[in-house]
Order: sequence, then C-alpha cells, then structure tokens
Amino acid sequence: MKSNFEVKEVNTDLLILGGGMAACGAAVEASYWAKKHGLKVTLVDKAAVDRSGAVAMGLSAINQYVGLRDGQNTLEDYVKYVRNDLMGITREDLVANIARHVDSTVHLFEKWGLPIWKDEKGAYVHEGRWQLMINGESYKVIVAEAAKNAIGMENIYERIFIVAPIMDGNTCTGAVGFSVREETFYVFKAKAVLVAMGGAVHVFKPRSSGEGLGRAWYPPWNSGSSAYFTLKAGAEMTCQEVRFIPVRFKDAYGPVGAWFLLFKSRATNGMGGDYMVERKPELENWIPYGHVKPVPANLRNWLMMLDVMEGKGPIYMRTEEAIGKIVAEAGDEKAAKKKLKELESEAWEDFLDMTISQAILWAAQNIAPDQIASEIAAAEPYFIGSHSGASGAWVSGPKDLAPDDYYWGYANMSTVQGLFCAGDASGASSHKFSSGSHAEGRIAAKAAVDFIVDNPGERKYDAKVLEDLKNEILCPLDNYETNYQKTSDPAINPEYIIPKMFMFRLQKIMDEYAGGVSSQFKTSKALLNRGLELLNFLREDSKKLAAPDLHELMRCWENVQRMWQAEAHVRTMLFREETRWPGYYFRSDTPKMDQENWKVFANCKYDPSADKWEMMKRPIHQIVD
Ligand code: SFD
Ligand code: AMP
Repeated sequence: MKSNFEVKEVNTDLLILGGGMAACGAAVEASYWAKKHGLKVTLVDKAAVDRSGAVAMGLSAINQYVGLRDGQNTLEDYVKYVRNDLMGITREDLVANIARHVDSTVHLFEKWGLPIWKDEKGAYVHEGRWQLMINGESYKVIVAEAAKNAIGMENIYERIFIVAPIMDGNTCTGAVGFSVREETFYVFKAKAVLVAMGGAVHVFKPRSSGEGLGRAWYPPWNSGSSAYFTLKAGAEMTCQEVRFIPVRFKDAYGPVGAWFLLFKSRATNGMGGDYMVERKPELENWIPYGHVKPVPANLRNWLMMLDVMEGKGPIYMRTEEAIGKIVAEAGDEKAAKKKLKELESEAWEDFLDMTISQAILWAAQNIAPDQIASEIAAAEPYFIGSHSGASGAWVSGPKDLAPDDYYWGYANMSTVQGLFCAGDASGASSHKFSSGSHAEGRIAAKAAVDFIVDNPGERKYDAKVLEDLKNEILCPLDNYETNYQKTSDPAINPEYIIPKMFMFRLQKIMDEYAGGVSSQFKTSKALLNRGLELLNFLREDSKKLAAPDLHELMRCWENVQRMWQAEAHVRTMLFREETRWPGYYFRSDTPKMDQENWKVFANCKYDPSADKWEMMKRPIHQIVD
C-alpha cells in the first residue's frame, strides 16, 4: 500500500538521471568541475550502473571515432555524413560539437582498459570509416568503473526508477521516483538536472509477439523515461517523427555493420537479386540524398522493403559468399585455412560481444556462417537519438558553433532552465552511438556545472506538489490492493489494467495506425488521426493501471512513459506532411519528399498546465558547406 512508503529526500547540486553511456560520461566530467567549485554530484539509475542501459551486454564496435589525431577525417566530413544520412535534418552545431570531442573519449576508454583492435603497425582496426572494432563484452563495466571512481559510490543511487521532474515554473529543480527494492519514495532536489535515461523500446509491437516476446534490438528497459521526463517538464522536443528501424539478423537482432562494412558482404533476396543494385533507380526519387555515399540507412532499408513488399523474401546476408571471397584472397591453402579460422571466430565474437542471443540462434539453427547465408529483416521502430534515429529534446548548441537561434546560454540545456540532456535524450544529433553519447554527457555536464555556478540561489519547493506526485506515482499499488479479489485471475479485472495488457494495447495501436511492422511501416493522416483517438482512450485508462509489487509499479510507469513517447511520435508524423525517410515510415497520402516546405525541423511541446500540445517548424542552418 502506498501509505507504507517511507519518503527519502536527497539534496544535491547536479543530479544525473540514468547510468548509461551519457550518464557515465557526465559523471566523469562533472566530478572534475564540481570539485573545483565544491559542488555535489549525484547519479540515479533504475538498474546497476555496471550493466545498465543499451551497453549492458557489451558491444563489438565503437561506432563514432573521427580520427582527427591521425588526420584520417575532418569534422566537416563527419557533419556531412550525418546530414546526408538523416536526409538533411540535423543540428550540425551539435553533431560537430560531439565529433570534436569524441576521439578523446575513445582514448579514455582505451586508457581505462577497453581492448580496441590494433593492426601489426599498432593502428586501430576500423570496421568502416568511422567505426573501430573492440573486444567489448566488458565495455559497460569499464566505463562504469571510471564513473563510480569519479563521483564515489556514496553518490550513486541504484535501482531507483525516476518518473517525473520537479518544476518551479520553467526551471527544473529535481526529480521524483521510487526504489524497486524497498518501499521508499525518493525526492531528489537539485540545482541542475541532466537527463540521460536512454531511448524507447516496445512502443511498437515487436516482431516476436509470444514465442520470443521481449527480445528486441535496443534494450527493453529503455522505456521512454527521457522523453516523458522532458515532455512533462514542458521542454521543446525535436525529431519526434524520426524513429529508427535497424536492419538486423532476423529474430535475434544480431548487428549487420561488421558484415556490410568489415566483411564487405552483400544482401540478396529469395531469388538471388541484390536490391542495392536492382533497385538503384528508385534512389532518383530521393535526390539529393539518393545520390550520396554511403546510401542513407533509411534508403538502404527502403530498397530492401520494396523487395519484401513484392514478396521477394527472405532477404539473406550472404555470409558464406563474403567469407569465401576473403579466404580466396588469402593465398595458398594454409593461409586460406588460417584466414577461415580467424574469420569464423570474428563472426561469432561479433555476436557474443553484444547480441548473445544471435549466437544462440545460429547454434540452434545449425548455421555455419562460412557455409550458410543468414536471414536479415527490418526491425520494429525504436526511439533513439544516438544512432540513425534523431528523437530527443531540443537543446542549446555550443557558443562558438551554434547560430543565434540554436543557442541559449549553456550547451545541451533544453528550453527548460537547468534541464540538460545527452545521449538518446537529446535530439537532432544522430550518429553519436556509445562513444559520442559519452562525449555528449561530458559536454552537458560541464555546461550544467557552469549553470549551477551562475545560478547558485536556493530553489523553492512546494510540499503539496511533491505529495501529489507521490500519490499519483504510487496509485497503481492501491488500484491493485483494493480490487484484485474481484476476479479469480489477477490479470483480468473490470476495475484495473495490468501493465502488460496496457503495453499490448499501446503496441497494437502503434503497429496498426502509426506504421509498425504489420502495416509495412506505412501510415497516413487518416490512420494517424484514428491512432490519436485510441491513444486518448488509453491515456484515460492509464489512471487504472494496477501493480501488486514494486516491479510491476515500475512497469506501470514504463508503459505510461512509452505512451507519451508514442503520442509525441504520432503528432509529429501527422504534422510533417511529406515522406522524408521512406525506409523509416512512409506516409501514403504524402508519398514524396517536399524540400521546399519540409526541409525544417518538426518540433513539439507539451504544456503541462494547459494539457495542450503545440507543433512548430524550426529552420535548418547548415554550418558546413
Ligand atoms: O552497431 C533510468 N549501440 C552501439 N554503439 C556503438 O558505439 N557501437 C555499437 O556496436 C552499437 N550497436 C549497438 C548499440 C546498442 C545496442 C543495444 C546494441 C548494439 C545491441 C548504441 C549505444 O549503445 C547507444 O548509442 C548508447 O548506449 C546511448 O547512450 P545513453 O546514455 O543515451 O543510453 P543508455 O546507455 O541506454 O543508458 C540509459 C540509462 O538510463 C537508465 N534509465 N534510470 C533511472 N530512472 C529511469 N526511469 C530510467 N530509465 C532508464 C538505464 O538503466 C541506463 O543506465 S550497433 O548494433 O548499433
Ligand atoms: P549497425 O551494425 O547496422 O548498427 O552498423 C554499425 C555502423 O555501420 C553504423 O555506423 C551504421 O550506420 C554503419 N553501417 C551499417 N551498414 C552499413 C552499410 N551498408 N553502409 C554504410 N554504413 C553502414
């Protein structure tokens, strides 16, 4: 019962929410600047920092390394790459800011003990132009250790699920949440808050809806907490329509990057045709981005989806062909044998480092990658500002790079005073991945410390508002307690809805109306409007969510957060009257790209006091020619 809960108050200066890549970067940087100013830094994670977030299982590559030190690339190269991949919709000031700091983050990772592959001459082994190969099973543990050493375990709160912001007008003054281990409600009071609670998964129905339910590419525990928190604070959001659909090895979501880039594999359809070759003329419809190299991720998806829609599946990653080619080039029989062994172990390690279930699936299906091709498929949509998606909060750029209307005082501060965002939580700065998220966390933390130093006064708190938040957040416990005996099956009750059923309803709406897997990623104004009506009913029913214990209470709020991410997404797809990323979603009523009217950011903002949404366009400024 919620009346049993103890309330714990924690007072701090900088509050970091999340314990993933961005948050760990923030912790390391903040501790350095905070010491200089005698400030306190506190970090709160819903899980245990050692293995929390997207990098829990490890990773097999660092996907952002610019190589400025070695003159491999320039910042301009990176900005152009990201601009093109996102079909022109990107904040170049933010991308450049991360890109100029990311290499130093990677060098720190190496110093902390992360094994980065090296060639005979001691140079990093690249997977592709921007990507480095790593032995990354323990990536997160290594990055977490540095964060823990920096701010001290006594300042880290693990297994506390953060729900909502504490606000004083347009200033964020803290956060509230609860422990998933003991009946404690937490009130964190702070002078600045840095949101780094990752992206959102399971907003859409996943491909596996029973047999492998829960398996997803991005982690299911990233549930839209960042988006909910920033929306509820009244922050302007950007690119909420830009979901990411990764192509992955089918059903277990193994990564494809190493196959396409390192092993130079092709993907072919069920008839043996190569969609990247056969469908090339389709790229003309998406000029200028149809002509850029590499072909943008969403257009690569699109060419493949066209094959699938015509019934030309399955699509296969031609692992056997790629390995065969490399082995054939190795030289004599002995060298070829050695090469084959090497490639075999690299292929398995690629999965074992970060997507263990794909290795299990290979074993279960007797797949020897040098002999048999493997199916790949477009996954369900994800919200992730750090990969080839872009959704997140609209944040200030850095003073020296940002055009005037992209700058309001502190790098990575949202439009809410004192509320900073990084990693998946900040939008329009795609392709930061694990390393760039860490670098962006550092950037945001340094700026947040500046904000605290410039604004040292005590913050005001309203006890009634905090009490109301507590009652609202713990309400599902009472909904359950009062009603569970009314039926023989606690999952079905006329008075309440359990989080799993609520999630199924959300996913069905999104799948059918907002362009999920079973709608072939297609939607329209009429579908989106109907989807919004249904989301509205769902929102009414969210008051009836019920939880028998703390874990279910967390799941209640995870699903409320997903629902808010869903609504921001639907509204923004509705607002953008064109199709810009056909391989992410296709608006069948506006099937073409419209450079004249829509080469802009589509932003949105929720006004919590009026319960109203506002949609707005923001201009795109190119800072690189
Ligand atoms: O290639 C709350 N990513 C890859 N990046 C790379 O650099 N190389 C790769 O090889 C990558 N690949 C990849 C990747 C991710 C995954 C899942 C796979 C493969 C299988 C992407 C990166 O991992 C990603 O860009 C960064 O991790 C993003 O960092 P950040 O900090 O924005 O998110 P996070 O690390 O998931 O951390 C989120 C944290 O928030 C906590 N949290 N805490 C309190 N209260 C709440 N309500 C909370 N909700 C969440 C989480 O516990 C976590 O600590 S490849 O295949 O694409
Ligand atoms: P992924 O495994 O798909 O996440 O890819 C890892 C990295 O390689 C990301 O930076 C992708 O954008 C990039 N990538 C994957 N496939 C391709 C491809 N076919 N062409 C160019 N870049 C790719």
